[in-house]
Amino acid sequence: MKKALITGITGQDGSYLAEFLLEKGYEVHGIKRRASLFNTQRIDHVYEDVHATNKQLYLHYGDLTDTSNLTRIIQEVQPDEVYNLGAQSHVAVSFEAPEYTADVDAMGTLRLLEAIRFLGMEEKTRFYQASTSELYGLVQETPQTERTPFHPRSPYAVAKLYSYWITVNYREAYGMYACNGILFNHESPRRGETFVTRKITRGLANIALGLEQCLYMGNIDALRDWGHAKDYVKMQWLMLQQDAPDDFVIATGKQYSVRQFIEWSAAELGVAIRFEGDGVDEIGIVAEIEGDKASALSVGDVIVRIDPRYFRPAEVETLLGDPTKAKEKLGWVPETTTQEMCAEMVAADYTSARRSLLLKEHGLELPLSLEL
Ligand code: NDP
Ligand code: GDR
Repeated sequence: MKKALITGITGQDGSYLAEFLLEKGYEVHGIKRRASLFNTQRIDHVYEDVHATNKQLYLHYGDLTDTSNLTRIIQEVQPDEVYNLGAQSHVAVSFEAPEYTADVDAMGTLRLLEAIRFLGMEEKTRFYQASTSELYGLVQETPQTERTPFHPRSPYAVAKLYSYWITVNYREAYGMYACNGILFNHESPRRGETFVTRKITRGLANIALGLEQCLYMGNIDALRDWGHAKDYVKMQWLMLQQDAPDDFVIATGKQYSVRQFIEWSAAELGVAIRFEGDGVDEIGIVAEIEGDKASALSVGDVIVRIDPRYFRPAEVETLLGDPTKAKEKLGWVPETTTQEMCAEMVAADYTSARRSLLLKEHGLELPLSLEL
């Protein structure tokens, strides 16, 4: 039985990857952070009682800032594959916490690679680094390939640039099987609530049922290449199953605006919206209600407003990936279109909004977190 160690197992990708590897028969180990509240919601459905025998999934307390902890876990687990998905992954937050972001997203990667080397496991353990399309930042060519030059535009992206190169360096210097997956944005119903797609699907579902009044957005003209996280974790695994290590762009090859994602989401909810004005004054107005879903709205309600607090000090305006190398060498094509993924996310958030509404109607209202 192969053993895998996943940092960031409690996150969006970590949860899908854990499911995927468990189905493949792996013994899966994950690093979770100590938190004052439960933080394993995304993996609870695959987790077994700690007292069970023949377990396949094990969780270890740890942190990417803690060298001795990481070294001890790797020594104990003796993983065949390490997937480094753990990160302070929010670009806007990285401007507010740049040093912490560098410690986790850059130094964390070095700590893992050094632990593998220090323990003499360079030949045994394969390493996957969660690199990102944010490396391209101020893009030098479109679409972006494995050869497009990088120009990171945030403390997050600069930290990830270090991780990209230290992964390449350990491959070249020590012959380690170490790969970078340069993944473009990927989303799902498990996406964190503060990333733009989930903020939209969750916000509009709540608005449609009267649980919120208005969605406040930043730059809705940003263009992204959005895929489905469930499709993308397969690629992370495939990259570690090749004869030789390499770096791959993973993307759909299609690009849409945040504005388009809002329009799709509203349409899924039976709300046709019209955008009015430009930039900061831009607003979305409910022009028409279809079906019975958007029960709490009236024609003419303003449901989207632009709030400059969500603008970033330096923005990545456009990203579009060229996944040709992954298609040719890994035999991969994305299975879910962006619009299908949007519909899945809206459906999940609508179900959860209905649950909240039901509780509210029975006097069991839970506070909605609006700090997005
Ligand atoms: P999430 O934000 O959903 O998950 C991040 C994970 O990292 C969580 O499990 C989090 O733990 C953990 N983590 C955060 N800080 C630390 C720390 N100091 N020590 C240990 N673990 C920590 O991200 P995604 O699942 O979306 O992304 C996975 C990886 O892929 C990240 O590295 C991200 O930067 C990268 N990436 C993501 C893309 C995307 O579109 N999703 C695209 C390209 C790259 P906790 O649950 O406790 O917060
Ligand atoms: P990104 O994702 O920065 O691309 O990083 P995010 O969903 O946060 O933003 C995408 C684009 O939408 C614009 N935007 C807003 N973003 C947020 N979060 N909230 C808003 O209100 C809002 N309004 C407009 C942003 O300005 C941006 O242009 C994600 C993360 O998962 C990274 O970890 C990963 O590396 C990259 O994707 C690829």
